[in-house]
Formats: sequence, C-alpha cells, structure tokens
Amino acid sequence: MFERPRRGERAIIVHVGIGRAPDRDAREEFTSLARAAGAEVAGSLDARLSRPNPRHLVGRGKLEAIRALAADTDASLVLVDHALTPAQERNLERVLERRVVDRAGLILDIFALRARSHEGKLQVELAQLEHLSTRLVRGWTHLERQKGGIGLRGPGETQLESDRRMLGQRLRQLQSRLDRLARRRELGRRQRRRAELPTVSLVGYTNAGKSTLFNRLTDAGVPVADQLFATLDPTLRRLELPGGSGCVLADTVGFVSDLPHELVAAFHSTLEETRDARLLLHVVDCSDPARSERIAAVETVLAQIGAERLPRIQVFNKADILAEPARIETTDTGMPRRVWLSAASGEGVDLLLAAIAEFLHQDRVRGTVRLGVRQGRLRAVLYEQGQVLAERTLSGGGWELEVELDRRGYEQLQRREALAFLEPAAGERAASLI
Ligand SMILES: Nc1nc2c(ncn2[C@@H]2O[C@H](COP(=O)(O)OP(=O)(O)OP(=O)(O)O)[C@@H](O)[C@H]2O)c(=O)[nH]1
Ligand SMILES: [Mg+2]
Repeated sequence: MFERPRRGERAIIVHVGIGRAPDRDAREEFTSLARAAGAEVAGSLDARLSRPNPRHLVGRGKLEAIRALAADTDASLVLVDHALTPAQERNLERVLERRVVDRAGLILDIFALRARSHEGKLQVELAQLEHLSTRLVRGWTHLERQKGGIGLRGPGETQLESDRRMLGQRLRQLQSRLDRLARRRELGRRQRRRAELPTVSLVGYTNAGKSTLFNRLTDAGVPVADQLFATLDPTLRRLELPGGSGCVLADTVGFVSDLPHELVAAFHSTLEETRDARLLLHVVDCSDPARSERIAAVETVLAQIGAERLPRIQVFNKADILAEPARIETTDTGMPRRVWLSAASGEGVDLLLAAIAEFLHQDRVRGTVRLGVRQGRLRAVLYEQGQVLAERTLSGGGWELEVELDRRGYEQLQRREALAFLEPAAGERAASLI
C-alpha cells in the first residue's frame, strides 16, 4: 500500500540543531537509521537554526543549499533529523521536488522493513496509517493509490473524501484485529501468572545487545545484528536460575530517542509484555559515548508505557570493549543494581543470573506442606513452580515437602488449593525466635 524507499535509494540527510550545531552522536545515529531503512546516504548537511521556520523548518538560504546538494548527488529522498509538521513536509516536498521524510517517518519505515510476525506487521501498518492520517490533507501524494478498487469510491465523492473513508475503515479493521491478538497475548500472560512464573523483561536502546544476551542466557537463537531494530517481535523463553527456580525471559523491541508516539501506541500489546514484568533488565551498551542520553531515552519510553515503577537491574553490556572487568554493583541495602558483563564473550553472565535469582528470591517463602495421596497434581504444581528442598513419603501415603516458592504463587495456592504451610513444631518455633 505504501511507496517504500527502495533499497539503495539515494538520500541526503539534513542534520538539524536548534540553537546549536547538531551533535556528533545524534548525527551518527540518524545516519545509522537511514542505512537501517535501506537508504544509500549520498550526502549530508547541517542546519543550525535559531528556531524552526513554520513553513519549511529551515530558512530560505538553507533550503537552496539542500536543493543544490540533492541535485548534485542525484538523491531522490531527503531525510530530515527533526520532527516535521504535515505542512512543513508538504512544503518542503514541493520546493525540493523530492520525497521528504522526517525522523518519525524514517523509524516507521525501518519497522515496516523489519516486521516479520503477523502482529508486528499489523502494528506497523496501524502506526503508519495513524502517522499518515494527519498528513492526509490534499490527497495521498505519497501513496501508490489503489485505483478503481470495487466499493472504494462512492459517486460524487472527492478523492480526498474517499481516501479518508478508506483510511478510517482500514484503521478500524487493523485495530480490531490487533485487539483480538492482544487478548490472546493477555491470556498467555495470565497463564504464566497462574503458573507463577515471574517474567523478566530485557529492555534497552536498540543495538545495546539485548538479543545477544537473550541468546546467551537461553540458547534461543534469536537473530542478532549490528543494525538498529533487529528485533521487533517479542520472544519468550524459560530461564533456569541458580538454586533451581525459574522465570520467563522476554526479549523485545529496542527503544530509540523520540520513538514516534504512533509506534508506541501501536506496539502497546507488545510493550505490555514489558509492563507486566516482575523485573526489568535494562541493557546498556556501556561503550556508547552517548550512554547516559541513551539510558535517559529508555527511561522516557518506559514512562510512556507505564513501566517506570518496575524494579530494574542495569546491565552494562559490551564491557569487553572498555576492557572493564565483569562485576556486580549493589545498592546500600545490598541488592544488585548493576552488572557489568559481556554478552558476546559470556563473561559476567553468571553474575547476572545470580543477581536475577537474588532479586526474585527476595519475595519467596519457605515452609513444609503435607499432601494426601490424592494430591499428586498439586505436588506436580509445587515441583513446577517452586523449589522442592526436601521430600518425605508418609507412611500412610502422601508426602511431606519442604518447598520454597514465590510469595504470590503461595498465596494463590492457598486460595485455590487450600495449601498451607505446617505450623513449625513448638521446638522449632522457639529456635527460630532466638
Ligand atoms: N563487543 C561486543 N559486542 C556485542 C556484545 N553484545 C552484543 N554485541 C553486538 O552488538 C550488536 C547488537 O546486538 P543485538 O543483540 O542484536 O542488540 P539488540 O539490543 O537486540 O538490538 P535491537 O534488537 O536492534 O534492539 C551486534 O553486532 C552484537 O554482536 C558484547 O558484549 N560485546
Ligand atoms: Mg534484538
């Protein structure tokens, strides 16, 4: 439905700085984004503006320079590292006689290229259409129009009206399909909650090494690439932790600064996987010169999706590049706060596993339960969810188990299965009071 930038399409980049020169990291990142979208970067120039011009973003002189560069380099696309209003985008296209794409448009485009799963594709299309709908003022000049589709155009309707109507229909259709998928996803999450497997979710800036770490921890074989937004679809795997407990580890889409809000909205159900997690592992490329800006950008997106309050452990990945030793940093109360490691070499990954286990164990309860012969199923549940420390077969049939499990899991089993820890014997209680 869309006219995508073709692979290898020649583009020039306009780096924009408001009140100052565009900074080097932002420039590098935008160039990587352009390449990730498949563009061949034929040239670039800086635009330092005291304030954005409402008509063309840049002033007359700069506009002329952009046009000249585009002509010299034979570029058919102009990528602008700044948000453009629909009017600015249109005005620029008119003057430059080329397609103009802003930062949000570029990111949407990369997502469109990368989307693999059914849900991912629907989410991207929804985001793109939302993005477009604000730009649909004077016909779909950017779109390859599907001419003459049956039932697409009513008599007497202008092109714009029928386009709007079509867009509205498609948006509603996408939304309802996504809602259905979201419900299925929610069901999966509820099942996991019932099984009381805590979800630990990897979050972080794109290219920080989340998938590399995920593979290292789970042998999942998720594709890893030195490119932005290699991962779009969440992958979940069970992860065994030291001490015999387990959790579900989630690898998901990476973040970037100024992630288009249409994308955040469209990827709502994917991101919910993150919001529902018990613990976030915030993966940071510690060798990135813009490390602290990246961390802040991730925090911003986490706040956007309502995950800002979730506990997290920072993972300073790629420690090998800085030749930093693998280690754990803890808070004043002794909880793991940051782990330096290398997902690529595997050094320090054991420290992270220990940190996750320690974190999740905080909220664990331990006790002894007695099960009757008919409670074999409950016994299996305890083996699945918890850690069985000791088991004794009772002479009259049934079992006595010493188990440790997640507090929420225990409370649920208390409610559903009337499971209860035995009161410690008088002697033991006295002992534990000492
Ligand atoms: N030197 C070094 N490189 C690493 C390390 N971990 C990951 N990388 C590299 O960093 C790049 C990005 O890795 P990914 O695992 O795809 O990153 P990601 O965070 O999943 O990225 P997106 O899915 O795009 O958000 C790849 O080229 C990896 O090989 C590490 O510990 N050390
Ligand atoms: Mg990834």
